Amino acid sequence: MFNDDMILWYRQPAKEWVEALPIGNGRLGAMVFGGIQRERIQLNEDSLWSGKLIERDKPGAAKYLPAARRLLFEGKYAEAEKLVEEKIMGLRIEGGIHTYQTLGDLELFFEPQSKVSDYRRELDLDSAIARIDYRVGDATFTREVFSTAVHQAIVVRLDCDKPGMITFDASLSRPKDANIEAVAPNLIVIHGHLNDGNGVKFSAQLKLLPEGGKLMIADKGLRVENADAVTLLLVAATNYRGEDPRAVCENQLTSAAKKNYAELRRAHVAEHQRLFRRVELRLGKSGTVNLPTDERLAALQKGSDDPQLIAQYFQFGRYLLISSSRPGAMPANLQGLWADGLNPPWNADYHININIQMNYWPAEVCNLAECHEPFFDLIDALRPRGRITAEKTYNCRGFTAHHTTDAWHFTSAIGSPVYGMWPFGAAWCCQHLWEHYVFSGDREFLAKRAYPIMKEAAEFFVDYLVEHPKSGYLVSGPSTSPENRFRTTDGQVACLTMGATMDHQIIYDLFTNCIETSKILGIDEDFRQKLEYMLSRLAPMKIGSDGRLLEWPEEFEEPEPGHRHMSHLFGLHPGRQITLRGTPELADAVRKTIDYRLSHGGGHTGWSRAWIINFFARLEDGEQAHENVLALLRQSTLPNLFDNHPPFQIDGNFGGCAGIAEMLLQSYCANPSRKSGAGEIHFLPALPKAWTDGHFRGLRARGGLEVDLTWRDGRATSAVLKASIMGKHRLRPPSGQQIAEIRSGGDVLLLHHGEAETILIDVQAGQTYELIFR
Ligand code: FUC
Repeated sequence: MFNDDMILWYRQPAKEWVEALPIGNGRLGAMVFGGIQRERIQLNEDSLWSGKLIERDKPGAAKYLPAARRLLFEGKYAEAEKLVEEKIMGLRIEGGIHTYQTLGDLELFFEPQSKVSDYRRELDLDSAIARIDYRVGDATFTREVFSTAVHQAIVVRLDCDKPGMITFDASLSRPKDANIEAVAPNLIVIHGHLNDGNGVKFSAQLKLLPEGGKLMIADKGLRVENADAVTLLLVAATNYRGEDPRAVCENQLTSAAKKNYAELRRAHVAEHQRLFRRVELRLGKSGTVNLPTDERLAALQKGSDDPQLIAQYFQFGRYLLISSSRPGAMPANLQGLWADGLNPPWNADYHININIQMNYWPAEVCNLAECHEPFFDLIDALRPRGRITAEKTYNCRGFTAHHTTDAWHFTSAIGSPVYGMWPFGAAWCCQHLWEHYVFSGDREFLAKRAYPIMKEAAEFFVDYLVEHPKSGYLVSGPSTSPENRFRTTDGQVACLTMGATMDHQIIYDLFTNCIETSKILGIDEDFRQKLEYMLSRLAPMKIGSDGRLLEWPEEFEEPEPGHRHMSHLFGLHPGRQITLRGTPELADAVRKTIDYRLSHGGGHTGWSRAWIINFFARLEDGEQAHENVLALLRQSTLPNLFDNHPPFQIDGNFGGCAGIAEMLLQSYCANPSRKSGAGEIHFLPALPKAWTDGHFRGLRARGGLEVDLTWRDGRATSAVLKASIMGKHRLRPPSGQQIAEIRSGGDVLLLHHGEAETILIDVQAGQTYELIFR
């Protein structure tokens, strides 16, 4: 059955925002509280941003770069940092000025009820509908709320199995900058201009469509008395996309109001399921499955295991991506789409030094490639400002961006060097363009959309890298290894170096992806040769005296050995420079690095924990990956399954979802430089003992494949590969197993592959391949 355990549910309304249930259509989101007497539906529109684009690059910064580099080469770290702080860092703006904000609240006030029973509040991930049911006497009330991508509206339906029972007041409110008016007995209109004019103009409209009963304007807004049922339609827009928000709202409302509730609901569910139902996951049965979600989570936190809740958490990640990042919408921000108040943490912006990338780790493997698109739009939109920053701050060509950006697409190095002096944000983002190609094999996307951006990001580093005066290697800098510090032997505590490990790993990734693109498309040979030459001169990674991978070019003492960022492990994940079989010494050093970080309190934020799951999955350590999945749920997960980074940050949800997929299926892209040209697909690379029996359907592997797989007693039994493009793949069975048979279209392609570790297979577009393991 598909919708096995797909429902988050509770026996009480949400008291706190982090207990409410999220719905969204990529653009319009809401948190549904489910109160009996007062329903609060907190609203968001993804472009509701205050602030604007302003000049933030420090004038004349580039001329101080050589001096900062010289100081770093001479080991004068603290002095270099001071110089960078004073002369290079651009303008940081206090939180709450350029920020994502709430659209406001839709509230429904019901008559006081004395005898309420059988209360239930739920979110069905499979239909993307939040629902509240309760009984008063012999009447059953139901409330459904969803945000439809088809009709671009939030729809609320109030119903009762007895006629004439629905009476309530409805209001719209916003803490600031809003004019609100009930303009007709069935219509509330709200409009405003954020931060007294420093931000977007916005509009929202609420229409009430009662069946039976009476409708009137009332003190709080509108009032409905004794209706049989009521449909509420809420639309909203801003001028961020260059449109008149009122006109957009009017059009949306008119078109949504032409449909009845059943039609709106049907279209919404079908559209959601088109994406959501592509993947199925079962990890085994749990004893706590009949408990409400908060009680199940509490049981898990007390030490029980709950593989079904883990599978649900995985699907919740997919649900959140569908709900917060649809084509044409803004990308998922630090809180996805959902943020309360006027001043969310870090402005709920787009941090590009791990957070937004982590948001999109599940996109391809979890079969939601189109949800990746808003991120590509953001990367593209960084180019105009990124060129200016490259030139003004570094005197370089190409484009660059630093640790964070926002709806206004600033790219400058801002604030303090420990987080801000890091021109690798855009380069890391570019990995996603490449991955989208690698998963799909879409050459047109690679040629027209991805490569021009990747190339421009690479051009920056062609100019930026400098020769180390002693070693002669090319090195990056001045830059921080996000957002960590070191202590030198002479007691300086600093953060900037020349040649931080992560910098070079990101450059390796970007250059390699550009080189491979040039080969695939047969273009840009000169540029490719230049990148190949520069890569051959890039300072290599180093292993320290205790066997750990060095984070900086020298072996410094670490004041915070359990730091949440593990930047220098980028090469293992999400990069592909370090692999268990390709670079065993480095993989071993990475392992020691993770163990050390964890033994010093690492992984204390949800996103950090989620990254560790992915690391252990790549290291093929299923037990440790599983321990960290449990830790993510036990230590960093809120009652509504949101990732806890007080109050909430969505990256941990997405990183956890991707990590679970990475434990079950891994793939490496075909490498045109390798003779066979084959990529590798590894089945169940990190299956923990706790997931004894299970099944997945619809995960994607690089090279245009969809994979289904079943396992029993910890051993794979069968798999199905569906190829969307032709290609060669190296298939790696789970450790200790072999592939006994491959069949396609009634033909046996292989019978028992002997002792070879992997087998090579040619696949044809549109063909299905059935594998039997032994
Ligand atoms: C980085 C992280 C923090 C937080 C913030 C949004 O600065 O170090 O933990 O996730 O981004």
